Amino acid sequence: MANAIRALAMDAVQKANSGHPGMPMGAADIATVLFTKFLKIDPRQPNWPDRDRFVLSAGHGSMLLYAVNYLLGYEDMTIEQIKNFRQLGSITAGHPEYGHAAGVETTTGPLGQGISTAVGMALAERLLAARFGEKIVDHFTYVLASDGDLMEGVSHEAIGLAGHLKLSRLIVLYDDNEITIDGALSLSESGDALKRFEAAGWNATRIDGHNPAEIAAAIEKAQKSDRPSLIACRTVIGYGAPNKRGKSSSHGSPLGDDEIVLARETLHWNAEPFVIPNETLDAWRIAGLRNVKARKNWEEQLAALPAETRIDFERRIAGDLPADLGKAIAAFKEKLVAEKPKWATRKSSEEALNIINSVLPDTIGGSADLTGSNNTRSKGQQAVTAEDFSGSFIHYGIREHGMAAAMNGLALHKGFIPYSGTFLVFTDYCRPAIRLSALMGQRVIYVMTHDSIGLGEDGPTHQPVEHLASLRAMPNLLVFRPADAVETLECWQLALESKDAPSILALSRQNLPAVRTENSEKNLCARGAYELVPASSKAKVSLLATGSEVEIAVAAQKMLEKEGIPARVVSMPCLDLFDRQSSDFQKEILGEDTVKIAIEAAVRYGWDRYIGADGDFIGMTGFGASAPAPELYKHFNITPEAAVAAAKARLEEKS
Ligand SMILES: Cc1ncc(C[n+]2csc(CCOP(=O)(O)OP(=O)(O)O)c2C)c(N)n1
Repeated sequence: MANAIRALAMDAVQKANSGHPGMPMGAADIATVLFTKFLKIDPRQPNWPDRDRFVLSAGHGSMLLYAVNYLLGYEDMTIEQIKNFRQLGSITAGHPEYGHAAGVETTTGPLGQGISTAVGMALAERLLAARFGEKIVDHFTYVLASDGDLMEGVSHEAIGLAGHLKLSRLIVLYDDNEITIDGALSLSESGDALKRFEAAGWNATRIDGHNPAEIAAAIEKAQKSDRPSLIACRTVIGYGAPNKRGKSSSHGSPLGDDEIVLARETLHWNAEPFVIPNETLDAWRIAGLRNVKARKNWEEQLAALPAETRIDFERRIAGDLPADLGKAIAAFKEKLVAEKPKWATRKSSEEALNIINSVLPDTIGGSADLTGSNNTRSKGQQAVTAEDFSGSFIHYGIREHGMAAAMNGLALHKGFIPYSGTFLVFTDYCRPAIRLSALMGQRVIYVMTHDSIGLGEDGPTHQPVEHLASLRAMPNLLVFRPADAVETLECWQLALESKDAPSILALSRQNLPAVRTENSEKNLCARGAYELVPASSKAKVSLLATGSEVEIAVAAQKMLEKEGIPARVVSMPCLDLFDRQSSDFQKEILGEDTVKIAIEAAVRYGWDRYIGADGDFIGMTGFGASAPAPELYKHFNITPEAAVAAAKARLEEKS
């Protein structure tokens, strides 16, 4: 049965003339034992909520997963798909991509991400079990990881978190083949992986990864453990290829026709390429049917739940929001408009969360050790511990990257809307995982506070300047930068409603005045930008601003009007959403025939498309500095006076 995986992998890679045969051939025995004896999945119901999750962290070995899914009988994974490995339009992408093929639980390829995402899945399992009981939620998360996965720094964060939370249903099978691309692992590694995991609170053991009995015994033991488990499976990369086995040459290129002929002889595999002998295919297909009964039993358990609980479970798995959320948000908006609080937007976010978390049980909050700064913990929110998963706040520790990856896992598992915080400048530390949130279209909400030089004294190491631009450049990521409490609430609502895209909420450390002083039932942030302050007559100047600089735009508008220059203010909380609007809408909002002055305490990159040829930009041109925020705004010339001067100079040039 394992040779069926090997044959499909070497033949598909050969046909595609690209790919990675070594890993699937080496790990075929591990996968065969896992998928035919342990993994609780039903290929005919690939989204069964209580299925075990399998994460191929070594995503370059994608053919292993495609081969297994074909062999098990996933309907979409036909032999034609296997033959079209790595071709445009096929579901068999170079690296496994979430949403392409059933049974692919997460996108992998960037090493370290899979194992770290799996930590979030295993966490989700415990959290959901604490809410709905183990009759409904009771599954394992298995990972197949490579040397590269364990060498990547993010794995350190992930295993630390998993060990701390005692995620005992997380089982990592480590393809311990001692080979990477450059050659022997010993070229660059002399650490002891097992000791590292043990030190993080895991069980760790080493077995022969080609011995089915040892593999099965190790998994059985791991299933009973009270901690997460690492099973280092000593394997030979490219197992079966007589000249390339054990060598990095089998890692990432086709074996070649001659070597494949020899591998067929070595493995006693006589079938033609892409043909699996009936006997072997039948054995796999029967294994694929193993859990039909368990799945049906589970459906009965679900049906037996009180109707309200069942409906809530189904809603959460579907990712829908409860009906009363919109009402709660609308009522709070009215209150904010009336009270006009002068809060930092991070505080506004906390207040929004107090409302949201009281009506939305799906949220799982957190912070990378900046809870009091990020304001991500709402009233009464209990911390999750290894002993008690009923809480909804995670102390991720100083593990931004691991946190972001875990949030992907929480979202992918389904049942939760993860949000968590750090400083905006440290989105750099999360970026590979943010990119995967965006690529996979996952509703992960990044609460990123201290969003500019406005954070003040901590200085340029902590002051983001290029981050907004670089995050806005990422496809399918919504970057929100609200200006006051009402906008913050509206942006939170949009982030929650954005089922297929992650969001960044860039929030201020410093207090900001209320700029939205009239109630609007409509979410004015929904189209990305809107006219906040109209001109007294036909506008000559449009002041475009985001977040904390909207206040500056409002002051500049008043000054211009006083001087007889009709000016308007446009608040632009989400450029990504604004860019999706019709060009007529964009022109109208930006103000045709006006001089456009954009104000943002960040770099100009990306703003010229709104400013046009005769406008100007007030913002940063380099790194910030350490000083109180008001002084920094003056020092870097991000002031109403500077905006007025720029507007007047540009108007003069025009006339
Ligand atoms: C973050 C990241 N860096 C680099 C790569 C490119 N890459 C793919 S596999 C690999 C290492 C291969 O070694 P190992 O993880 O042991 O896999 P094996 O050779 O056993 O297949 C590298 C560097 C990657 N996929 N992700």
